[in-house]
Amino acid sequence: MLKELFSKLPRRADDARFEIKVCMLGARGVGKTSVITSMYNSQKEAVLGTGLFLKADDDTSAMLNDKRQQLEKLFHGVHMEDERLISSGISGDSQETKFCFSYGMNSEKINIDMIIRDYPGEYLKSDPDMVSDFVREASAVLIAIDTPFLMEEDGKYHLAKNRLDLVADFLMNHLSSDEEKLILFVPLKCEKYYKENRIDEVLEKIKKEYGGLISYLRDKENLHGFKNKICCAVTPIQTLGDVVFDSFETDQNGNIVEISTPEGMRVPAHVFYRYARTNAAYRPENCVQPLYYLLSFISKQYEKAKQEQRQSGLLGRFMAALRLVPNVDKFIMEIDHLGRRRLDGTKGYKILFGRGRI
Ligand SMILES: Nc1nc2c(ncn2[C@@H]2O[C@H](COP(=O)(O)OP(=O)(O)O)[C@@H](O)[C@H]2O)c(=O)[nH]1
Ligand SMILES: [Mg+2]
Repeated sequence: MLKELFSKLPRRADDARFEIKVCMLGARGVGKTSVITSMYNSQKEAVLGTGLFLKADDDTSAMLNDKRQQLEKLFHGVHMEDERLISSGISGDSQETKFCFSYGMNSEKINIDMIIRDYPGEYLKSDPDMVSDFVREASAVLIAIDTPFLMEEDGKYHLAKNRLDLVADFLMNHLSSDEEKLILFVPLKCEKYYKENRIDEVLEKIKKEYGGLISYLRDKENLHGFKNKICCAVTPIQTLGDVVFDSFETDQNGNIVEISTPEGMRVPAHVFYRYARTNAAYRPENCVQPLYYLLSFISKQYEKAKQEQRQSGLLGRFMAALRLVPNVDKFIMEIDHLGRRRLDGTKGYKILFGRGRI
């Protein structure tokens, strides 16, 4: 109660901080919260040895700890290679969630805040204005994709699960030219395709399935007003590591057992995954890559804004906000170092357009 009261008090002016906003779009149950959990866990390790720290606020910590325990539970006990585990075709929640993090340098106080909001696909239809307000202010939009639904059965269930129609419609109607934007396609649960050396197929399939949206963004990027405002990349992730997609549940005739989503679309009732090895463990891989992309994007934006300021003598919006950050040049340098760890042109990672600005 007291905490609630305090959080409503306006921050003092000298408390004002630079905020990076990130919007995560994706249908219910694709694994948005799980991936943010794995991202945070890996990021904590990733900043070791650098001058930076990342911390989550109390509510975010509690949420992520909960989720982490849930994910680790999948690996409790003794599991044999190829043993199967099952998950519902439409698990997950349909709540929007807000995660608050802060970045800082060890020697300084906190420098910037990072707010990640995840919005289930349904919100794009029921409350587009709310999402749109946040997207307008966001530096990055992450489009979370359940990869087995994209890849298996010739992509038969992709539309029903990933609702690319809603995501594409929304972005086509709500992108404003006010802010520069990093748009990342983030295929999740890619373990199977890495292990089978098929990650490039995933990349090709994304380019094909999201081709309409990608060319719309690319065209827009070339339009007056938008010029050099949008960059776009594909950053695949393995949320769990030692668990791979196995199959969709079938009946005794070998037909996939389907159920209806609340929107009346047919999806598999259950999905089987299996452990990739005996003594499988929670070993997320590359989850922190989208963050590296974001940091690299921010540091490039900073360099550009600085140059513009030098040329015009005017303080742009970006620089005005960053002015609040103590020791900003050193901080950006640290961020840039981390950003350089991003993968590019390998393991299914690909900048689709905007190279040089990410
Ligand atoms: N097998 C497997 N299950 C996952 C993975 N990521 C998430 N899940 C499970 O999928 C369910 C929904 O995940 P959640 O992160 O809550 O989805 P959200 O609704 O998009 O936030 C949870 O039960 C997770 O345990 C993954 O990479 N592999
Ligand atoms: Mg969630």
